[in-house]
Amino acid sequence: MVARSTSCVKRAAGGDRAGTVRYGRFLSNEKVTLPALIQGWSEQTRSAAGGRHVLAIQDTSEINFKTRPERRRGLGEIGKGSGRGVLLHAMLALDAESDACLGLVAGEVWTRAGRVTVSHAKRPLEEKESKRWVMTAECAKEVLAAAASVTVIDDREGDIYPKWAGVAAQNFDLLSRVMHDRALTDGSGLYAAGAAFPVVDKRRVDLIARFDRPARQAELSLRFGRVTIRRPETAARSLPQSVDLNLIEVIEDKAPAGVEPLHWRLLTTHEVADVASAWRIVDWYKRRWTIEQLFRLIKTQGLQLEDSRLETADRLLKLTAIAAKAAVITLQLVQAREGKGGEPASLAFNQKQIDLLAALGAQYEGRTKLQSNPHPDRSLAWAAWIIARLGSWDGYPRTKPGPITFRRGLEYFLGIAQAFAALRDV
Ligand SMILES: [Mn+2]
Repeated sequence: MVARSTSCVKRAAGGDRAGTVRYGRFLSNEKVTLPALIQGWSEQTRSAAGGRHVLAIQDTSEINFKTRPERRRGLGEIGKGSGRGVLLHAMLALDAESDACLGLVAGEVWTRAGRVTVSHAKRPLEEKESKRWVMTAECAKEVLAAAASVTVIDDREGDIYPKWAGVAAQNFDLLSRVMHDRALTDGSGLYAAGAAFPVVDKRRVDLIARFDRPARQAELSLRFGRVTIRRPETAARSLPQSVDLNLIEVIEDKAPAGVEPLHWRLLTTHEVADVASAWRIVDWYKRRWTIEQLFRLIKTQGLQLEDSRLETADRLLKLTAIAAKAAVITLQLVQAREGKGGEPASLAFNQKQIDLLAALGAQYEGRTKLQSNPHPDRSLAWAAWIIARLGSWDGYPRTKPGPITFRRGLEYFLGIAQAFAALRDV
């Protein structure tokens, strides 16, 4: 049965015309709704978060789709009107200690012709798109309720007063880079306050390579202190008049020629008791990078989403939601491939999928010892090994499967899993 379904789905997923049509039909099916797909993002994350300190990293990415003036495909503008496409706001959960990727938490997918959906329809929607930073963090309280503690991490876009004033709770902290030179209650400004704090430590820090800059070591000066920010004129009167926060500032004193020196002002609701805890918080902020990797996987490296030929906005929104989930699993499999984390397969797959993995994995056992799955049964590394084989990796340890191989194996596997689910429903 496995073999028969396998070859059947393989043909369908092989890129031929029939496969494309079938995938399109799946996306246009009324039972496959965008809110349901987004709800499915956190299926494994809830239990995976149990007992951990979770870094809940959120960010927005614009996904460009090709359009022509006579064929907009129902898509609104993105960027500064430079193109048309879909906006994806996603929150990703990482284990603060081990760095393990625990899955997606919540988010939104929309196009600017009017917002199409939100992950939790309970709350009244405001016109402002910036509301998503607050709403997604609020969703995290429920999805990550089993975590020991949560730190929500945002880049500068997430520096909004309603978030500082209303979202933090017991064991639920906020960490964000500063966007505005805010007014403080003592009449001074945030930037001036930071500049007045004494430098208390210097440290050489590894900065990882980014698309726009190579990896380098930077010597950073550290200063921190307490600030009380005043409610801005533009904020709602119902919000508290001020909020106490901690400001941590790291500055690269001497950057290499032609490189913009690093300068981060970080605001947090975490207590910053000493130098060690300040550096720890800087380190948590550095992990924000993981969500950029996720967006990159969705857009270029893995899924080639931006080239999709699917015709309508409705389908493209659904496709984006599916691609986000698939990219997170890819990220988890890349992390797990060496077997160091010791995470279970249930971090990325549900029980039926794990049973199916075991059945599919059996075909690769017992040929040669070198090509047998070396990882503990039903661990995430074990699953990664099988998915990589399905993605046509040869199983020899001298080559490590990469994101493209995992993506290929995963698309194939999820296709089979879908076919199985359909067969059960008949
Ligand atoms: Mn951003």
